[in-house]
Amino acid sequence: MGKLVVLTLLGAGLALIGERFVKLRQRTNAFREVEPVEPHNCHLIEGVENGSEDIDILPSGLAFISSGLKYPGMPSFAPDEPGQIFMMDLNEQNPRVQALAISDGFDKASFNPHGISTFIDKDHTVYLYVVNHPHMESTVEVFKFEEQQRSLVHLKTIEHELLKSVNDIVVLGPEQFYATRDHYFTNFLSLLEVIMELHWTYVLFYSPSKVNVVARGFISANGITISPDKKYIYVADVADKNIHVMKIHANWDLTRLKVVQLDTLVDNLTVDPDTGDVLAGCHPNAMKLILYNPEDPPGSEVLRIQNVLSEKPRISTEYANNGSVLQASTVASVYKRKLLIGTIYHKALYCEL
Ligand SMILES: *[C@@H]1O[C@H](CO)[C@@H](O)[C@H](O)[C@H]1NC(C)=O
Ligand SMILES: *[C@@H]1O[C@H](CO)[C@@H](O)[C@H](O)[C@H]1NC(C)=O
Ligand SMILES: *[C@@H]1O[C@H](CO)[C@@H](O)[C@H](O)[C@H]1NC(C)=O
Ligand SMILES: [Ca+2]
Ligand SMILES: [Ca+2]
Repeated sequence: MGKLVVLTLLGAGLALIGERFVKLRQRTNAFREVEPVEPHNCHLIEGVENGSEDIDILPSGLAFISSGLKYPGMPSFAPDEPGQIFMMDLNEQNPRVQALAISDGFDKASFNPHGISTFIDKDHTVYLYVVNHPHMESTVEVFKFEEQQRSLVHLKTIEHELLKSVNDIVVLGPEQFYATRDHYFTNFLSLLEVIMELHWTYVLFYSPSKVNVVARGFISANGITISPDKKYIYVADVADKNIHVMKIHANWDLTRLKVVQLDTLVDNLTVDPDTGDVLAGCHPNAMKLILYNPEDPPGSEVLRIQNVLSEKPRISTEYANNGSVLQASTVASVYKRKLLIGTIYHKALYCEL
């Protein structure tokens, strides 16, 4: 009798593992191949080779690019080099990148930049907020941008017990931001969250006087951005392959209005300032992303979502590549029909639309 129970439990256990494994293959789009879509005028950006995880463009056309992310479970082509912030002026005929100098007094050796967000104060000062993972911790670094010197002056490091496993932020005001947490566990158990589809990650509101969770129920909350009218927040759940549209209340709480389901793993989100369309940097096949094989590399995909607030948002493919040109896209940002596409650990692409 005892043996029968053990065998039954073993069988049930194996069935569960098998079911979870099949689910994980589906969830990561392990079988998906990419059909190429490319605007006419695209070229790789010289000088960006080791990632361009996040991109934020100022209304003036100056683009900030976060580069050199080292992230648990992801390959890095430059594991021993600190991360950098690049700048590109999209008003130039042939824009080139330039690494921004960072002021002394900041630990540049452990700089590991992830999501970024810019904020322009009433006096026109530009601040760059950077999610940083020094020694795999999570902090938010506040820099002042000096346009003449092309440099970043470090002002402050923000840390908080709820600011763990931070992926991206969107700045709302001086020292006020929403941040996404992409994992609940900070150790090997984080793999379990995706396998078991635990919806345990969240969006956090941070201000010096108040810090609280404003939205829950994501398997892995990733990119976050705000609508041009500042009324809505868009949050990408990379593991659930969807985008959550949320309304912002006066007290900064969020209410979920809708979820736009996609067949790709959405990483970062930006908004086209001219149209209000949401641009999503996506991973078509996450298995290839994690089990990196240079012979069969992960591809890239950028989706444009028009009328995201309407009943039937229109979804089109702005760019898609099987990895022969661009691998592991995370973000796409547009300025006056110029498109920049960033990646976790690979290059960056510039296109004219
Ligand atoms: C990328 O990383 C490699 C290896 O560390 C390094 O040799 C190269 O200079 C880096 N390239 C850039 C553009 O940072
Ligand atoms: C883009 O996605 C990557 C990978 O998850 C993340 O590290 C980065 O912060 C994201 N960038 C933006 C612009 O949200
Ligand atoms: C990717 O596409 C290119 C051209 O479309 C093709 O030559 C190449 O074999 C493809 N690579 C893979 C890994 O499928
Ligand atoms: Ca961002
Ligand atoms: Ca992200």
